[in-house]
Amino acid sequence: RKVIFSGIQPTGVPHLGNYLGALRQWVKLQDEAAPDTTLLYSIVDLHAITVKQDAKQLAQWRKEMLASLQAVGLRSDRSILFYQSSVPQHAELMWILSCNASMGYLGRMTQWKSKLALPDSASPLDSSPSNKSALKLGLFSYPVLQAADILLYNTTHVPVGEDQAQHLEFARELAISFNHTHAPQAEAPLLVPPTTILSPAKRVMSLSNPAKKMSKSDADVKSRILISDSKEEIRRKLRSALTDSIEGITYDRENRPGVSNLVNLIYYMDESVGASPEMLAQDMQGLSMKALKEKAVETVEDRIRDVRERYEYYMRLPPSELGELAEGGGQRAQDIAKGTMKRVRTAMGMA
Ligand code: AQP
Repeated sequence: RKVIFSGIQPTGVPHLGNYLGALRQWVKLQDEAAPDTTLLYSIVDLHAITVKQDAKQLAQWRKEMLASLQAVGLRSDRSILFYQSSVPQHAELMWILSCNASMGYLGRMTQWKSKLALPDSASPLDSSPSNKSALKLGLFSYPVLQAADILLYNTTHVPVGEDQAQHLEFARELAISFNHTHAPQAEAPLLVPPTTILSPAKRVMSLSNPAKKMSKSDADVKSRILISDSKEEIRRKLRSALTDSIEGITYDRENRPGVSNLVNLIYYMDESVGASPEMLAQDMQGLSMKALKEKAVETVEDRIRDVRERYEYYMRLPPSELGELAEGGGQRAQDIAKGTMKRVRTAMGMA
């Protein structure tokens, strides 16, 4: 039986990177799932606090994310939608897994380095003062919590964007080594090693700096298009997107990252436009940069309009109605999580 789990941090309204890299795939999996497939999609607020958050802002973002998940087409009668912090077993399993997770492996992960703007070669034990005080334990062990999220539900498949592939490999290996240590004779694995499903639009890049991925926490709001943006906002952001002064349109991610990102956006927002981003670029080779951007505006607006309208609808609902929905999801998630924790505790001699 398939169990699909994925999460998103409540750190702002989702952008087109989140949408193409994750959310759209989540909806597709939901709509095509066999009746006995379980789907869980979590608003991972415990992950969000691995960097400093303002309490009022976080409360608002949690609500906006719940509205966003429904706006993109997730249905609470089919998928379990819930706040991670409403299921205490995430933190419990994380602690147990922490006792098996290697510092050396975690030290090689790139996410804590990119959040602190450190080079890829940085080590958690570097003695530079800024590094030592900025690196919090929670941020460093983020992948262990993510592994707990996944393993708690006997997840078989995890749909994510490419930036998360490294964490998924970590979760897989942690499950295998945990099983080896604590249940070597078991017929069925104690913790199920998950399979990663990478979305076809693996990495959507920032509009203002196409060397970086599009991100909710980028200080430059023009670097990302939100699923709630009006057509005017979409146009303003795309017009100011960084491209180059080479004539004509070609697809060359290395030498023309800005242009290729726009071609990708058009292609992945509406795959009916061509067979591949390369082919689409060929069809558009005679366009000016201005015309390419305008085509991107129209395509994005076309695909995002309904999502934006639904988002506005859910944000207008009384907070209690949205809240009830997440509570129901939290209960259903806990029922599954309790079963896993019972097995884990028994295997470890703590039942
Ligand atoms: N630029 C991206 N392209 C493709 N996929 C992306 N994802 C994020 N950015 C891109 C995918 O979105 C899902 C949820 O991500 P997240 O909120 O848990 O954290 P993140 O990956 O760190 O995303 P952000 O937008 O950059 O958030 P902040 O700024 O808060 O860290 C994941 O499946 C991710 O792959």
